[in-house]
Amino acid sequence: MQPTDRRLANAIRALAMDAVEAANSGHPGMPMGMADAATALFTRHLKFDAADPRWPDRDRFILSAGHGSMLIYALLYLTGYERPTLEDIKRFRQLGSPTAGHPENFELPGVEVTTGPLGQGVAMAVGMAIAERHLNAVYGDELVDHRTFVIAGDGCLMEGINHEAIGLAGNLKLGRLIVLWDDNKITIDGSTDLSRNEDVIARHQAAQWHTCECDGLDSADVSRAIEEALADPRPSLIRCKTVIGFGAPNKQGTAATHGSALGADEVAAAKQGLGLDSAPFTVPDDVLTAWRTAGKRGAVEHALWKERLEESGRKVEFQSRIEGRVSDAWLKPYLDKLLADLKPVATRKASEMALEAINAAIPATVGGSADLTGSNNTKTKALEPLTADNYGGRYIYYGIREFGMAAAMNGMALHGGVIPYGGTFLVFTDYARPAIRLSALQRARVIYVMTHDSIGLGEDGPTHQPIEHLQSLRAMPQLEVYRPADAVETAECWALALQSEEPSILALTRQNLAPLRAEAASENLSARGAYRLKSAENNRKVIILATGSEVEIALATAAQLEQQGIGTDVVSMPCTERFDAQPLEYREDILPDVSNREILRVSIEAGTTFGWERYVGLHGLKIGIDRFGVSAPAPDAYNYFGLTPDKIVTRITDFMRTRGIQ
Ligand SMILES: Cc1ncc(C[n+]2csc(CCOP(=O)(O)OP(=O)(O)O)c2C)c(N)n1
Ligand SMILES: [Mg+2]
Repeated sequence: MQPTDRRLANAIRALAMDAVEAANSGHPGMPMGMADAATALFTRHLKFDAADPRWPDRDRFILSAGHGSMLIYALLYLTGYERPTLEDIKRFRQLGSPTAGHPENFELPGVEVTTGPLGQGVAMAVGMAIAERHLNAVYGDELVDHRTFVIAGDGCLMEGINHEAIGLAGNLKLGRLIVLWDDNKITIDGSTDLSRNEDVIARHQAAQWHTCECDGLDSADVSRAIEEALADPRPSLIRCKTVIGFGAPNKQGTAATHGSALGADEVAAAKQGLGLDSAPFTVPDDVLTAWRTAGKRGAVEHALWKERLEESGRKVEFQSRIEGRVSDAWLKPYLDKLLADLKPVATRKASEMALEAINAAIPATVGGSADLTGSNNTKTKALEPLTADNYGGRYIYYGIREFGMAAAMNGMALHGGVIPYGGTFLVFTDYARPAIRLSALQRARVIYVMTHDSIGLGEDGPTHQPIEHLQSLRAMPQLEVYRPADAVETAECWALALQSEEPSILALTRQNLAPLRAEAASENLSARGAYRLKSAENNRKVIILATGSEVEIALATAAQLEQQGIGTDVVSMPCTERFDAQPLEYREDILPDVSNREILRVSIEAGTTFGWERYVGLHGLKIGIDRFGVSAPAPDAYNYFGLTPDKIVTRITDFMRTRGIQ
């Protein structure tokens, strides 16, 4: 006899209670409250095949309320994914176990995105839904025809990013996005009444979403609501009325179940009330069998899809697109053309020029900007807008939603088949930062086109002039920060970002920069992260390290020093992370390990000097800006902060004198 849905759901409840109990850490309340809704979704609606978590046309499931990680771990185990195993679940939250505190896409193939920072799951789901519609427009229903389901909590809907995400989804009419809201009226501090009185449903309706309600503890009613959502052409919010910690007789409905083990007595009482075996980590055979059958529901559809792929005549192309392989064959012809006609350009313009070649050569790119298209230079001529009427377009007008844009790009990148890039001003990486961090943690190939990268943006002044941004972004693991110095480096950095398995930030200027690299190089010099652009002509006494717009200043400074007989190397350092990854011999060649009395190292970057001692040493000279900027035309601002060759030469020679360097 087929076990009831409630019995299937209770298996989730039991595993959640047992795992949290064993770890004495974790969040049982959310999985227990949403177990029935998840059972409805996974046994009847979600298209997936547990045997192949990477089937490209699977529905995407995102647990935005990532603290309820035991919900997804239980679902993956019960439906028969290879991992997590029951042993993995017994080691919930322990070192080396894939059942991490919050779900991590890099640990388990069944986990589509990393969640835990509330609100970002929903926003990434918007990106997944965009990628699905876009690829559907490219490949048709035969190959791309899936949905994106989300489970979100009160917190996910309270976070500010929710507003950005649902606005984007509503405007793009992402009807295949369905969010199940765990409306349990509880957050950590207690009742949601403490902090919220808005009408969440009306807010979604105002953003042009379809909404409906159900009893989240009745799987049949949840299915009814999901059917209604599936039938509606708009994105859907399903309000699932639930009870947090459902089944725990003394604690359910209270914040006490949110984030700690229930305790042995409460677990025993809950199991008794739910009709469960009291032994930990046991799933009755009939229940496990029913779950495993649910895990194979999609197998036939999967097989039919594979047949369609074989017959499509596009198999190789489709697979390479999904796997995200890109060629940099565009680079050399582009550089040849560029070198034939060198002129001063801002690196934001140089980025646009490179993108003309990239977008023509790589159909997977999808560009966009947070309402700064004309400033970020992110839209190339042939790109059509991606809109509700034309999902085949490759340019997204994200609106003034930097965080929403960044999170959506994470979802697009992790969906696969799309390489998203998007722009705003570098200073507003702060608005996008939590999603940039998730790009890095998740190793999502997102390319951030961040223009107006210093005081060189001029008159907009200190609110718009980045100071601490470059260094703070460089401090983030698994993120490559590029600050190219001219059009050639800009193209090289674009090529590296496209080839990377990690997210990249391109920090680009507003102001024009002179061409510095006039000769074709035999390799991508930016790939080393830093390279000697000019060698000392006199006896080497100074090595100047500079990035981006300051490399030009460094060269002019070096020329003056050489006139005084002071041999000076200029090292262009477009990417510190890449330089750090070079072999020691290379790093020592660029920055020889000699006393600072023999060779002075100088850094020049129009931003904080914090951290540059890493390369110039404690006795080096760091030239930068350790305060907020000024509202003034760019040349005046540079002059004001002493960032001119004349002033820097004086600083360097004074410094050498006081340090006794001859
Ligand atoms: C951005 C962010 N802020 C704070 C937290 C810490 N946190 C985790 S869960 C939670 C409460 C969430 O409430 P709700 O979504 O209603 O979850 P429930 O208690 O119902 O499981 C908070 C504040 C977080 N994970 N992410
Ligand atoms: Mg809640």
